[in-house]
Amino acid sequence: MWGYQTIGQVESKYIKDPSQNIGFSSSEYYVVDQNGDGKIDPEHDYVKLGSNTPDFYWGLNSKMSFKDFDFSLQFQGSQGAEVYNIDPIYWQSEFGGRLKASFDVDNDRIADHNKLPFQETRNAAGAMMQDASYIALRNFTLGYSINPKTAGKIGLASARVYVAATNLWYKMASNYTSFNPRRR
Ligand SMILES: [Ca+2]
Ligand SMILES: [Ca+2]
Repeated sequence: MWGYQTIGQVESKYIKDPSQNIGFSSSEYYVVDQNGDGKIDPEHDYVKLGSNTPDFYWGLNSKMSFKDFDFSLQFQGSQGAEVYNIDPIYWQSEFGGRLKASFDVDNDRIADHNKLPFQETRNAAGAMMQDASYIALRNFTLGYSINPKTAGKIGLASARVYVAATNLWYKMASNYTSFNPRRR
């Protein structure tokens, strides 16, 4: 995945028009002018931001038993993928570009107060990249084997009762702000 590298959000004090309540809080992002020509264009300023292919997947099963009880846990995870997470765009609700005039009077996409190039949020891909690694507890089973003597009283050779649950727990990367990355 390729896009602009972002170096921070435009401070809200430069976004001066309170009548624009949609997009007001999300503002724009400064982006890195990679080749230093004072302009921002995809041809010269895009960098590789990440890959949506994980470095590896893994799984771990474990079974334990204690007296008449048995447990089994099944973990699964994925490491090293990035996602372009658009959810924050909706949460922060942005319709980029409309506030530009408040900090870019001459409209050259260079912020007037600090001379940094910027882009609207929706184009500032770097700010949307998140680590999609996760660990999931896919399955948990707790079983209890009724001892053969008791089972025999009710006419069975053996019996085991169990409860099982699936997809109980997820651990996401700390900068990840959305739902199950596996869906993406
Ligand atoms: Ca450039
Ligand atoms: Ca300007």
